[in-house]
Amino acid sequence: MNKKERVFLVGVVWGDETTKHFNQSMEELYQLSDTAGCEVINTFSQALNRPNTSTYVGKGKLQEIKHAATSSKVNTLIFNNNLSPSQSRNISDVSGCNVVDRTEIILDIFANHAQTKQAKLQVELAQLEYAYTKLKRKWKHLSRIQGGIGFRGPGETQIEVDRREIRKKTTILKKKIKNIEQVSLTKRNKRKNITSIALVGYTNAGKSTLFNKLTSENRYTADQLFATLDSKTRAIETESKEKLVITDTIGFIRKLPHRLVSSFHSTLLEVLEADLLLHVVDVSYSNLLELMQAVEGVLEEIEVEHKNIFIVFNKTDKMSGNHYLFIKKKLMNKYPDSVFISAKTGEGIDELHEKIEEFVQRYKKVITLEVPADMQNLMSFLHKNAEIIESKYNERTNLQTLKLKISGQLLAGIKKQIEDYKLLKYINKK
Ligand SMILES: Nc1nc2c(ncn2[C@@H]2O[C@H](COP(=O)(O)OP(=O)(O)OP(=O)(O)O)[C@@H](O)[C@H]2O)c(=O)[nH]1
Ligand SMILES: [Mg+2]
Repeated sequence: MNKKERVFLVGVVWGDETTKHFNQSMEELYQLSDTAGCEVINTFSQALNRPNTSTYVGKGKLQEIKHAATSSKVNTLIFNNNLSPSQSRNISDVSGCNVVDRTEIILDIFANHAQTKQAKLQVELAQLEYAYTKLKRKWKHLSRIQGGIGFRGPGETQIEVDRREIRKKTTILKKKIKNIEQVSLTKRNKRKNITSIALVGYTNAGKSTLFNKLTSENRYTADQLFATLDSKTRAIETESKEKLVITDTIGFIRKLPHRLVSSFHSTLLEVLEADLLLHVVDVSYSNLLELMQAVEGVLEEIEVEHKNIFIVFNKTDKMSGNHYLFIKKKLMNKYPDSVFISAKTGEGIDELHEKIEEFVQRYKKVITLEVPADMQNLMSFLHKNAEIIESKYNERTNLQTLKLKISGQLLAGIKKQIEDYKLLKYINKK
């Protein structure tokens, strides 16, 4: 590995943000920088009424940073916020340093972690979209910056091209991504008759660890932000032999720009179409409600209006004593549909399995059956127990086509007949 890039972190606390909250977000920036392979030499914070419109921090603070950077041989500043093109340019002009904002550091990690073709294309798209908004700045800087943090990855070759070229390239990328989406759509269609679960949550919450636990897989997990960039789906079976598919996916983070979220749209399709979401939360994190809100915010952005979400409070092994009991009680009151687990030790996993099983049984699927009209017992059972959405009789075939909504439990009761007589035509997704 190359020598680590020496960096300073810079943040401004302003408005109604509390010091505690600010410190946590700076700590997160530290983790992001660490994950991106930087060595954080020092941190600079400033309290302002609002950030300076031209230099983000105050002029005096920027001078202080400049001198410190010179004496510590630091030439990259990482900001805890997204900067406007002119802010980046001004800060860089005054300090003589390479300026990286929050989104750029995230994109840098994405570029390093992308494994699949789809993830790589999506990162490239996100980088281009972001470069587009920052074009003026990049132009001014390119002569001075050679690679380095915030400028790695497939997007860098495109930075010099003009807006029109970027738009052209973006269109091509979107097309390529669409093609891959088409392939995964076919795969998803094949799985339509199976109840699907997706793991969502803040980055580092333990989604992949839980995925491994539930599927006996060996998916990459790490104490890193954004260890997972591409989604992965596996089939599992519940105790009652009900088949399910479960998907592990990319983590969410605060202050993620809308454009970035939309670049990962195809990864998130699995989330959009899942019947049940398990929202994995690191219960040991002191400000977990805020992280939960950030996740809910992203879910809203991608328009997942899911009613079926269970909260899975993970990492209970890190908690103990009265403090934990107090927190647990509070969370249980607030989120009655939640489970407390440790994906690491396996504590609470049985309870999670039970909850999933209960969901599968309770969950109403919309299916279309073709029932021979003379199977009268089954017909009256369906009329009595299921909600019939559509019913059509075909005289020629003597088949009654029924589109109906039925719970997993009732479906299990007539499963044998359905299979023996091949009655099932489709499982309709919402
Ligand atoms: N103590 C403890 N650590 C855990 C538990 N679950 C996960 N971890 C650790 O938390 C870190 C993150 O776990 P991952 O499973 O990679 O988290 P993730 O949510 O998939 O993270 P991203 O893919 O980066 O979004 C790893 O170091 C895990 O070993 C748990 O139950 N207890
Ligand atoms: Mg992961």
